[in-house]
Amino acid sequence: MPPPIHFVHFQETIRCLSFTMAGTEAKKPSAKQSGAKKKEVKKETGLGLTHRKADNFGEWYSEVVVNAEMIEYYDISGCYILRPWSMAIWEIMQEFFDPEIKKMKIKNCYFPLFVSPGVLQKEKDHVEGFAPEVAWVTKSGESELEIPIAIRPTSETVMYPYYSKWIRGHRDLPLKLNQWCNVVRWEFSNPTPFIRSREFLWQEGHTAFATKEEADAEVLDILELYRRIYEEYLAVPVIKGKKSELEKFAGGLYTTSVEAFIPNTGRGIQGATSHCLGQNFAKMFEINFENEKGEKSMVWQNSWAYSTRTIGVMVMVHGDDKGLVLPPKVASVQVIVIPVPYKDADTQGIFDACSATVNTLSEAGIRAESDFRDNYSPGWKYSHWEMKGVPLRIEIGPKDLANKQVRAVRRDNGAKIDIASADLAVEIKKLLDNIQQNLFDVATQKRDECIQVIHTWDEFVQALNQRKMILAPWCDEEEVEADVKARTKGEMGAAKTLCSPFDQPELPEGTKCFASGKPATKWTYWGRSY
Ligand code: 87F
Repeated sequence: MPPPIHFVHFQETIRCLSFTMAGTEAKKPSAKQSGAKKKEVKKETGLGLTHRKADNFGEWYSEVVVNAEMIEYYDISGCYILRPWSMAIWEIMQEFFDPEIKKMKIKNCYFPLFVSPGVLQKEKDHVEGFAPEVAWVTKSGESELEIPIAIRPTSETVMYPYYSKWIRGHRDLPLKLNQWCNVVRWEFSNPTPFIRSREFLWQEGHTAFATKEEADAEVLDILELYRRIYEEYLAVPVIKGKKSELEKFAGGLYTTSVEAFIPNTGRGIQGATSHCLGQNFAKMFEINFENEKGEKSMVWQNSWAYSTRTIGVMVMVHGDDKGLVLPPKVASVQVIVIPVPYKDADTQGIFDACSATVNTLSEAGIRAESDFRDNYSPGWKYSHWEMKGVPLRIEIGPKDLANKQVRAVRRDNGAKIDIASADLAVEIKKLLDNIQQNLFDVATQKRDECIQVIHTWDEFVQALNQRKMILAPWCDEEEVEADVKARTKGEMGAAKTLCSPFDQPELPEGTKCFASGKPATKWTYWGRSY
C-alpha cells in the first residue's frame, strides 16, 4: 500500500479532479475554485510556464529549457549544464550520424583540446576575424605559463600539421577523420542555451582527397545527413543551399549549409555546415602527396560540423505554452504510462496493467516508462510530462482496466485515443509515427507561411519588418550584400543572406536584383538571423 499522498504539488486537470489516490481524500473543487487554485499552485510547484511563446519568446525559451530539465544554468555566463533529458537527444543523433559516416569510411579520432599559439596563428586569414573569441590558459596554479595555451575553437590548425605528416602518397588518400568533442568560443553577444553558448558539443569532420570531384561529392553527402538529422529526427524543415561569399567560412573555397527558420522571432538560423576548403589549408600546412604519375600535388579538403545548437532549434520550433514538445524519434521517453487509481478501485490491478503496458511497449522497441511515484497526483504527473515534452501519455484507470484498454493522449495536439490492450504495440507505433510526421508538417506549414518572395527594395524592407524569410532575385555581388547589411542595420540586427537554395525556382530572363537593379543571377534567401 503506498503511503498517503500529500497534495503539495497539486495541479489537476479536469479528467482526474474526480479521482483521489488510494487511501486519500481530495475534495473536488468548484470550477471557480479550481481556476484560482491552478494559478496559485503553479507558482508553488514550479510546474507550468509564466511566459507565453507568442508574447515573450526569449523568456519562454529560457523557462522551457530549465523547467523541462534539459538545462541547468551555471555560474559562468554562457555556460550551461546539459542534463540527461537533453544529453539523451544528443546521443540519439549521434547514434544515427556516427554509423552513417562510418559507412562512408570516415573514422573517429581525438585530438587535444589545447592549441599552441604558433599553430593557432599559422593560418592567418582563417583565425584573424575569430581571434577575440579564442580563450587562453595563462596560468597553472599561481605561476604564469611561459607560453599561454589556447583552447580549441575548432580544430583545423590542431589537426592539419598531422595531416601533412601522415599524407605522403596517393595511397594515403583519402584521409577521412571525425571527432566528437567540445569547443570553446568566448562569445560576447547574448548567450542562449544550445543556440549560442561559450562551450558546446559538436562533431567536426576533416577530410582530405586527391581530387576536387571527390571532395565536392562528400560535401553534399554530409549535407544530406544534416538534412536528415533536422527533418527526420528533429522534425524541423531546413533549406539546403550555398552560402554567399560574405557568409562563407573565410578559410574555405565554398560553404554549404542547412538553414532553419524560427517563425516567432522571424530569424533564420544556420543548422549545420559542410565546407569545401579547396587547397587553402593544404598550401598553408603543406599537405602534399605524390600522385600516380609521381608528381607532387596538393590535397583537396573538406570540413563539416553540427552541434548541440540542433537541440535549441528543435525546442524553438516545436515547443508550446505547456513546455517542450519532443519528436518521438529523439525522445528518450516516447511513452509515459501513468496509473490513475481511485478510492475502492483495484489499485494493484491498475499498477500491474501499467507495468505490463511498459513491458509490451519495450519489447516492441518503444521507449516507455511508468510514473509510479506516490507523492504526486495523476494531474501533477500529466503537467510534468507535458512540460518535458513526452510525445504520448498513457493513462490507465479503473474503467480502462475493466474494458481491457488504455487511454493515449498526444502531446502534439492533445487528442485522446482509447486503444485495446491487445493492439497496444501496433497502435502506439502508428501513433508515434503519426506524431513525428505531424510535427514536421505543422512546422513546415508555419515556416512556409513566413517565406515571402520579393522583387524590389520596398518589398524587401516591408517583408523584413514583417519578420519574413525573404526569397529574392540577387546579383550575387559581395558589395551589394554588404550594402544591404548596412542599409538594414538597426536594433533588431541587419539582414543578410541565409543561403542560395540548391532548389532554385525559375529565374526569368531580365529579372533584376532587388537591391542593385543589376541582372539577377540567382534566387537567395535573406533575413535576420541568429
Ligand atoms: C572561432 C575562433 C577561431 C569559427 C572560430 O564550420 C576560429 C574559428 O575557424 C573558426 N569560429 N570558425 C570557423 C569554423 C570552420 C569549420 N571548422 C570545422 C566548420 C566545421 C568544422
